[in-house]
Amino acid sequence: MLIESHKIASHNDDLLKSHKNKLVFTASEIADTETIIQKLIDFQIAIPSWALGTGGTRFGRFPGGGEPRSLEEKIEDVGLLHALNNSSGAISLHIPWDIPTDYQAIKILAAQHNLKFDAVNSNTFQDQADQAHSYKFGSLQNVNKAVRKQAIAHNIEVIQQGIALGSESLTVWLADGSCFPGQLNFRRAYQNTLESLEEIYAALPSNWKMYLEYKCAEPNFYSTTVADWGQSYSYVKKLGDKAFTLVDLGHHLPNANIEQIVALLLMEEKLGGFHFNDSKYGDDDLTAGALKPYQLFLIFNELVEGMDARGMNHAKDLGWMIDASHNVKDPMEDLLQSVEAIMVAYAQALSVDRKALEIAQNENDVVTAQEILQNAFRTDVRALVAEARLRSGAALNPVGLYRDLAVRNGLIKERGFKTVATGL
Ligand code: LRH
Ligand code: MN
Ligand code: MN
Repeated sequence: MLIESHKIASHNDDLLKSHKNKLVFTASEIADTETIIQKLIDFQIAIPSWALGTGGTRFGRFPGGGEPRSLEEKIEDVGLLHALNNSSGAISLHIPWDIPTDYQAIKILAAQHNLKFDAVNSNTFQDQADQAHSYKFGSLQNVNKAVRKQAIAHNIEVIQQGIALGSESLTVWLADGSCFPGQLNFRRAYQNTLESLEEIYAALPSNWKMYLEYKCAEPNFYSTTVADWGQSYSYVKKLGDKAFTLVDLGHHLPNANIEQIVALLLMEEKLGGFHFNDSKYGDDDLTAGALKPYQLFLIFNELVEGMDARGMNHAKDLGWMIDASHNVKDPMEDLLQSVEAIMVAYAQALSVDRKALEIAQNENDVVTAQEILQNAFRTDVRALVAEARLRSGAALNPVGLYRDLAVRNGLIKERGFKTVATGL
């Protein structure tokens, strides 16, 4: 299924007048909207291949039909999202949930949809049918060297597959940890993990980055071997210049100050990128900005401040990815909502009056500092995000057009109703 550009154009024509009115009003509220719009046009967020189907929960899964049955169909789905918003120009693969076979053909297909390959993810948290050793008691931390070797070999294989596709980063998330006190010698688990990571790191091409993602708990509920940003930092610091910490917004203990973590990792030159999502309880993998939009804005506020201070390129110097799972929504609609929420938070952060904020901070004027941030957060910037889409040939209202064109029904017709995508 393809979304022809004339359909986007006629959708935009219908909405143009009301959009332009909103844009004029927004421009009267915010300084230098042109610079913001250009930055929004440049900003791209990678879509996780594993979030294109309904994930469900461990209690059940309710597929909605038309899910992608292959890597090719996942690329086509991300192509549809990108046609609608022109902000989802990359796909992040998870191996072996995705099994690239004909690399050339996959690369051509992705290029036809204007898509790049973002970070490739390894998977040593599940056993695969053909594997010799089990990861039941961990992978890179395992007390058994043969298990560690197998997990290292898998990561190196994932790097090779990423190279063949043109990816430039590897994300390692480890479920390793323990369920009960006494199960694990923490120090030995750390040292085994470090040694294993060093072997994987040694296989990285010079232009690659390695992201080490942390998570406070689950599936192990007593200890996790890379449990928080400090632990990830301690590994990546030892590994070298190509290793960075990855922040998944759902992986913190309740009420953690994620924006402060982000600011410090950035300052230490060890922030690699993000898995955006939102959560109320734990690793809920809900739509970005669905519950804590102010937190998302505060994170972007630190990112813009910190990246500008270091002269970094907002669009290119960090890995921007979504990590989500869907139980009740059409995954495609959910991903469009997530991208929109991320863009809104970014635009709001770009609109913050940095000079005024710095003055207020230096004068310990707490009220003014808070006003500056809250004003930016409470100003409606959706017209700027929509204008960025309009200028790049995408839809003014992506979810609206997705529904008007009955994309899901089209996918069901093509692929059938009983389809199950690989992934979470
Ligand atoms: C772990 C995680 C990690 C995995 C993905 C499927 O909770 O966030 O990024 O690779 O989920
Ligand atoms: Mn994640
Ligand atoms: Mn997660």
